[in-house]
Amino acid sequence: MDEGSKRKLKVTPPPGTSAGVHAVTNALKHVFGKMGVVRGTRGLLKLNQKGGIDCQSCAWPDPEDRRTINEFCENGAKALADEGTKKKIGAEFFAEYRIEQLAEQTDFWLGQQGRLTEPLVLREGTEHYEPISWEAAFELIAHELNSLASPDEAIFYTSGRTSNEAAFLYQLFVRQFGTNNLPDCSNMCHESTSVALGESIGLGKATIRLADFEQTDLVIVVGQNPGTNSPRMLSSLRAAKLAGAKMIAINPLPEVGLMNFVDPNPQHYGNPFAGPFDLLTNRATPLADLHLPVRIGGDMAVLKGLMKVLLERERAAPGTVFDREFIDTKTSGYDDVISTLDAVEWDEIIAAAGLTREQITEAAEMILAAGSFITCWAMGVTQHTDAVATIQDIVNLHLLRGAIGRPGAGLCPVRGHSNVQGDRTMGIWEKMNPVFRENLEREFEFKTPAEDGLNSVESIAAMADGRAKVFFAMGGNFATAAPDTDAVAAAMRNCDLTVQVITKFNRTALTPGKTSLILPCLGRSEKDIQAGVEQIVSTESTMLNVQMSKGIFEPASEMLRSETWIVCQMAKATLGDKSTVDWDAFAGNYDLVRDAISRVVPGCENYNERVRVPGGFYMPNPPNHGEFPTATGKALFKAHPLNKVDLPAGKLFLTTIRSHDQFNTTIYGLDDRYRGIDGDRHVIFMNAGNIADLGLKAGQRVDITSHFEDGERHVRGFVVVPYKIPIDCCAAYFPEANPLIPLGSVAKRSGTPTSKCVIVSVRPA
Ligand SMILES: Nc1nc2c(c(=O)[nH]1)N[C@H]1C(S)=C(S)[C@@H](COP(=O)(O)OP(=O)(O)OC[C@H]3O[C@@H](n4cnc5c(=O)[nH]c(N)nc54)[C@H](O)[C@@H]3O)O[C@H]1N2
Ligand SMILES: Nc1nc2c(c(=O)[nH]1)N[C@H]1C(S)=C(S)[C@@H](COP(=O)(O)OP(=O)(O)OC[C@H]3O[C@@H](n4cnc5c(=O)[nH]c(N)nc54)[C@H](O)[C@@H]3O)O[C@H]1N2
Ligand SMILES: [Mo]
Repeated sequence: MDEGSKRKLKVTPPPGTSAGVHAVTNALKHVFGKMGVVRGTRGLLKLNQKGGIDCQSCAWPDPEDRRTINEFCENGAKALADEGTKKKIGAEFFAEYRIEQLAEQTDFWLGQQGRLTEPLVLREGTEHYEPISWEAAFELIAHELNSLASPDEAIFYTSGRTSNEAAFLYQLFVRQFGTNNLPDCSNMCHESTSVALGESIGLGKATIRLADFEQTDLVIVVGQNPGTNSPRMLSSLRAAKLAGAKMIAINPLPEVGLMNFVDPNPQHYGNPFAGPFDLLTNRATPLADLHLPVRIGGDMAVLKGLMKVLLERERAAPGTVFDREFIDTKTSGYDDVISTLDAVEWDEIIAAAGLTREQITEAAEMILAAGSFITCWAMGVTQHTDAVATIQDIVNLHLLRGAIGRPGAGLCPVRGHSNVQGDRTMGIWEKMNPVFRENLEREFEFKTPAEDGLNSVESIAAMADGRAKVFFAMGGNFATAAPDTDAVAAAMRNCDLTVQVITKFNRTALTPGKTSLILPCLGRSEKDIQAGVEQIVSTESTMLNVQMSKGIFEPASEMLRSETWIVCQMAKATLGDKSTVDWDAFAGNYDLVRDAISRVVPGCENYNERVRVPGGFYMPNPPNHGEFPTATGKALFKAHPLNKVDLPAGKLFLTTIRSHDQFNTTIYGLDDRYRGIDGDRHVIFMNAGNIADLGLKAGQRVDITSHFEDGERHVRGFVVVPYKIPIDCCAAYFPEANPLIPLGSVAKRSGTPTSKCVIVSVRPA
């Protein structure tokens, strides 16, 4: 039953272009294969349409006006197919397999089994999940929660697919229960962005809108692989290029999606009647004009180098490079940043960046030639020890040029999960925004817990040492997504109760507490009917656009319930008369939830009305028009010294990356087409020089050991693949490499695991 024994790795040179006809055929293969042609086509035609289904894959926004009938990408189609699959698993499946047998399977196999169809429980001392009624499940949860010595002994995790409505009620329940223990996937994702931007510009989100791409002179993409992880962004990059913009890619890997792009949506070429296969005639658009193959963790050095060149030019011709008026009227802290630039030497920059001074100067010349520029970034920047400081250097670079809050200029952190940003806006956070707190207390007449709660990494430590006894997850696959896989599994096994609200079976259900519950929920593409009325939900994109989403398919099983309903039932069972909330009313009519949101969440006034306008509305974004809601009303230059991560002799920097055939821990297939890898995910991409130095050979199996102050961690039997990656750098896939990531290695001030920079050694298996 394990496809692992049949694993056959096939390595081919990466292709020259991304998307194109393969993207279309692959999308259709997944959708038609899993959903059937009729249902599949219906689903695709509703994806990202106004009033349709908000795509479950990434958080990239939809065009405001020119939406075509193919407003989806290959990986969005795979996400739809994964949720809409006709395959199902229920009582018989779990009666057949013991949990140890299931634990031996790969994540790919687990995901292939299909949708969960009924609530399940794994009771203490038993080996099989078995059916349980919804009522009994809620009683069990209520009993465990109410038996705790303190509400802080429970942890309530959230992944990023949960709708605004469910997220709002979930955090309300958790805070009425009495804790702020609301870790979420953001803690492992863009938390560094939220901290950095919150401090520097007063808002932890993007400052631009989609249309800015057509008005910019330059796009810089740092530590992001849009061709795989936000493929519709390639259409924006293409539009920018066709309008004359230049592009710089800063990435240790020459990701194909950053280099050339064939738009798989022929309607973007102005022919509204074109079908997908007209694509054969479409030509590739070259994207990056300059690729800087930065050393892993060298981004801060690159940014300092870029600013140093600008400073030299400004000093040579004062007033011609920096936007003096902007700096004087809109910012503070300029002098401190200039001092840090003077303090850092070129030798240090070159060593840390792994680039030449000429390469950095060439990029700086492109910034000098650009009247406006946009910087985009993702996990290659956020998951490092100095991620917050690095992002603040991105802001510093923009502030020097006044390149924020005007057309074609600004910051574009690209968020991952389709509603991770909305969940945070709705209050999913282990901390509380003071205005949100005051509004929530007033609306629901209760006192919120005063203390901050635990983030994702702190939650693992609390479960490990017994401070936390119940782990509840609204979506996600915590045990596999978190760092230090073995440590997190042990921590979860230490709990009295673990609960997951999920659509698909996953490994977290295989690292159960003494008792474990699986509560199967509706996916976003499915109809959500409450009290006889079809409900809508809403989400927020990475560019602050809030839209409605409405499912169209019959649910995979009549036993499935919506996340919103599940939260309300759990709250009723747990809080009983103690709650000031009418949970039944909320569960029966999501308009009432939105009415409450409109009174609690600043910027969501008239929520019901505005979310129903085709295309939705935008959350307030003061930096978008040059206003900075910081304490002083100014954007802050933030000065940080350059900290180079030292590499001990004989060791390598390891980064962990996503393949083209996965969504986080959901593995769609084994084909990482854009990197020429097929059939096996246990590979390590290495520089040919390091392979030779270590006496290894291409195709050889190796063991990888990570080194951290608290000891060593290992994974075994990975295949060496020579790749164009800087010397002393290597890469492996997330989540297969997660056992290597030390729990204690987190970004300063954001607590994000340093999944993009692990010090490792490699030796023959
Ligand atoms: N299809 C699909 N879509 C997704 C996801 C998915 O798994 N599949 N995941 C979603 C989620 S939750 C997120 S957060 C996003 C993630 O989207 P990305 O951030 O694009 O995803 P990653 O694969 O983690 O890779 C980041 C890129 O950073 C580069 N990199 C690694 N280390 C460094 C470094 O030190 N410096 C620099 N400059 N670059 C580096 C890698 O080579 C890679 O190209 O995508 C979202 N969308
Ligand atoms: N080494 C390494 N580790 C990483 C990263 C990395 O780059 N490298 N990236 C980190 C990042 S950016 C993130 S965001 C996290 C992701 O962490 P998570 O969000 O916890 O993980 P996912 O794999 O996205 O969760 C997938 C599960 O969600 C459930 N699901 C799918 N749709 C729905 C739905 O509509 N509702 C509900 N309730 N459940 C649903 C399915 O059962 C599926 O098994 O991982 C982090 N971990
Ligand atoms: Mo993410």
